Amino acid sequence: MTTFSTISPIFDVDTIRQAFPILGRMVKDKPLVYLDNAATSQKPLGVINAIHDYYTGYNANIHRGIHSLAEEATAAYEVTRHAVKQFIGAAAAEEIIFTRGTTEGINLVAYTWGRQNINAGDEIIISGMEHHSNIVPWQILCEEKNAVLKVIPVTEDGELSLMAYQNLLTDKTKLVSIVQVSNALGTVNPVKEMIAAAHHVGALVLVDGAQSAVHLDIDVQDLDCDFFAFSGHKVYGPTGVGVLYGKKKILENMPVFQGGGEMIKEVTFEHTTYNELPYKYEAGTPNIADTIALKSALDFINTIGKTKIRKHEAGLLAYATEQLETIPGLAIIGKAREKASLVSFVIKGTHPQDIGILLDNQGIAVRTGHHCCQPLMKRFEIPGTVRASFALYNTFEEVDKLITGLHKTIKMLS
Ligand code: 7TS
Repeated sequence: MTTFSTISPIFDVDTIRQAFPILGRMVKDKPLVYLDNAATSQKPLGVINAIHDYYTGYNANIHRGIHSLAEEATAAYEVTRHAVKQFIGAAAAEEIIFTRGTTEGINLVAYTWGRQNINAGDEIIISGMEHHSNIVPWQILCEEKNAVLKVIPVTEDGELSLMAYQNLLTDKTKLVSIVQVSNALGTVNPVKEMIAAAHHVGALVLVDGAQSAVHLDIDVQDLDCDFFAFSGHKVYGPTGVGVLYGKKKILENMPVFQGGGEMIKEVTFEHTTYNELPYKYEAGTPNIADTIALKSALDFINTIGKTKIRKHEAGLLAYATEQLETIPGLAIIGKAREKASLVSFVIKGTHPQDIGILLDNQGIAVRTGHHCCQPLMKRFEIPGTVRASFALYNTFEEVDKLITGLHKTIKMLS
């Protein structure tokens, strides 16, 4: 089988792989082939060391202490906020709120802005390819407020029907909440255009950037989105830390989310006044170590550069797609014109889970199932897919291993 790695090296993948110790391990006596990056990416040494350095060097609670350790920890935590601001092109650091991840970011907006602004008869638009994290919070809100949840249909190719979207937008639309890159199909949605259309009817827009932040250049000011949520663990950072961006004016006028330490200005038994942005939304001791380490993940991406990363990943996707299409009975789910680096497929006469188990026996990690997109699976009338998702450290040889592994698997299942 042809391998492209020696033909078009975009960057030195071997050197990059050395930064990820886990990639050297064996699974079932085979070298690990990790193709489940859309679920969570592996972590470079810089991230692992940052967590170690914090706990061994300056572990302290932040924003409260006047001792040296507390000052060092606070400074490092706030440095990450500035790094995130740069990473997504926000206008100000106060617009960056640390959360546990994308799910918490979306829920924060639903429980605060949503409860304040959504009333009976109002409409919220999502799309047919949303992750459950961008469906359920709005469903809960709509049930509570007697509001209406509308869904942009997905075409057979796995794109959003923009004509249908235009028709759904009315003066009743108060919010559009859409995914930028689908975790199940890989589709890159034209969110900038969709945001402009939503603003035209006076609606706000939340962009679910869980899958896009690691692959695409993000500029929230250029997109003009009102909210943008992503997770640290999908951008080579730690689990348990994420980001919610919101436009300052909107965040300032929103009610508070959780009550407790750090989010207050003054508390009496009669009345509490709240802290300024972004602390107003960061109640309690946050995930200090992992937030600090998130900066190392962003540095890692920036050092290589998203343009190079995207080129490499696009090469992997094109090669994988081409090779998968040669497998008899295999159908790719999601053939959008613009896709990020993942491919979902089904194979006639097999169940995705069986394929996943047999690939794992060969050291190959893929995701199988509905990918937390049950309505999307229903749309395609399938129980789930096998999903191979690529990161900057994946190689063309690993794609070859996937293809060989699939051939073996199909033989075993037939
Ligand atoms: N939105 C999208 C588009 C996602 O892909 C995910 C996680 C989430 C939201 C939720 O992110 P979290 O970090 O808060 O959990 N997606 C996946 C996946 O595809 N496989 O495992 C998790």
